[in-house]
Amino acid sequence: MLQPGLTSETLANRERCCGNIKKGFGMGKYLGIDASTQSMTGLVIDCESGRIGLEISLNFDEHFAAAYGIENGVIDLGDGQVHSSPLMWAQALDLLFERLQDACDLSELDAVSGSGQQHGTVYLNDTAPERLASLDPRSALAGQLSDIFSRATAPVWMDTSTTAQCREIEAQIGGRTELIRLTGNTAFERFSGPQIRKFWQQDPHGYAQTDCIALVSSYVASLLAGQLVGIDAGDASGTNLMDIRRRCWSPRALRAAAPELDDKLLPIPPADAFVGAISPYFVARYGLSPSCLVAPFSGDNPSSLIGLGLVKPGRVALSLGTSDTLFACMDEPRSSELGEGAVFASPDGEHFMALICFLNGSLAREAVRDQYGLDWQGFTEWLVKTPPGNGGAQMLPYFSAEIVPHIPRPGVVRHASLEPDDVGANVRAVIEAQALSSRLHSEWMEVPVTSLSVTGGASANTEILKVFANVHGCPVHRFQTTNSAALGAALRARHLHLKACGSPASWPDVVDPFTGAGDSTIAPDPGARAVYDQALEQYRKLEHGHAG
Ligand code: XUL
Repeated sequence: MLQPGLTSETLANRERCCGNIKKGFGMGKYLGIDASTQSMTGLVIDCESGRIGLEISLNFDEHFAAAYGIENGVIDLGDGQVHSSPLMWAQALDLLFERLQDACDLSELDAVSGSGQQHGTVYLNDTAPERLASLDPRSALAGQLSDIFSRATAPVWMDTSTTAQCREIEAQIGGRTELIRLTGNTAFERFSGPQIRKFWQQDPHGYAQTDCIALVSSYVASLLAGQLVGIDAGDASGTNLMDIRRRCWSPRALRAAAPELDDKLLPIPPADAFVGAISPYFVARYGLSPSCLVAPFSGDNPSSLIGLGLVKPGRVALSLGTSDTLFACMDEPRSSELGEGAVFASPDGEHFMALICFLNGSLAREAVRDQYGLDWQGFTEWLVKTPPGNGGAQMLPYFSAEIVPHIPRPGVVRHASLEPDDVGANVRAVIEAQALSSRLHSEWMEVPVTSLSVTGGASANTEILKVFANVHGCPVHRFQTTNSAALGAALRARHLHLKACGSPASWPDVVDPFTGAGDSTIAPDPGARAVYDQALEQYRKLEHGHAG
């Protein structure tokens, strides 16, 4: 039986690609692991059958809330400080492998890669290398690793406590524009550089005891490889420390953040090479083959870029979730001077990604639905009944304070022609506002959007997707898996394995079979293009008027 959304053409494509590896180059099975904020996921792709063979997710709260004092995967320390436990991630890795071993034959894996929530920093002391190299497979990781940390907890991306350090780093480098030029990004509170600076300032002894600083991704890769693994460029670009064009640490940025940082960070590994073979611990304990290779792990968003098939400039993805997040593949590391997005290196080693987060996603859609006493069916019927462009009736949907554009306080704004009691016009206005805002605030990327892949809860609604297709004037593809970061990691393992076997394939050849559009593509209506070009200009003015 075909997976939903998998056409026979897609399957044939997969078979063409996969057959080559199968003949003589291993089993064609690859594992992607995603260590995210609330869970750890393992996803196996089977290139012989052309399917995602297995997806297993472990929720941290379910298993570890009591032992590690976490809620929603994190420890809230107050004053904007949000941490998590690296020891818990090690314990979760063991549990994930137990589950994977029960569900499949792990000896068939050719390679493993992975991703982690971005920006989180793990502080290791000088016992870590030896401990990782001599893990005893008869006992679990957590018991053997409890004293390798120079800081028991790891600040994660939700930590907002480093505003002072952000301003200090920008000042040391010579201003915000210079930091953007060098690293691709303005200083963000969650980024690792400001976080490391704060640790150095507040706990100089702990900082001195730190031999190596890892990110969540490189830490989990180190556990698998049984040796310290450097931070992948995709994730290193979320630190404010990497030279974005050269994809190596910037000595100036390191100096601006904290002393002796160049000694505490391993070199950024090449994107296109394995970092080593799997640790004997996983061979003996879970039956992996000693020839299974470990690829660099990246950040969850850069890995999702691959897992959503965005390996050519112009391919853009939109996740319609609690907040709406736009991902784009770019050929140059362009930045928003207004700090409207983050720029990361793509794990494909060539391209860059932009990430823009609009806070008022499902939040705003649900607020309108509830305000007019609708259910989703009723909401959708109003979308069908109202015309593209809404007769000029527009809304700025700031039901909550907005990230992009920066709106510090909630407050919905209605254009004069939008009557508050007109249900249909308000339904269409909120969706058109989201689509127009995503077009307007991605202009800085200078990427002509040729296709939009959509994922997330609201992507189930075809009428909403029609609005996005018409506003952007491009086809919208509905995407199937929600574990795009883990899928991207598995695809990366496959890409590297093909290369290592002397049979390199292009990135599109590797990703397309698993990320193809299937049969759920929504084409734009050419008649709506002019309407939305005009609507965009009106929306731009409305927004400027509000900001001004
Ligand atoms: C991106 C970011 C989050 C984390 C958590 O900059 O902070 O998306 O990667 O997943």
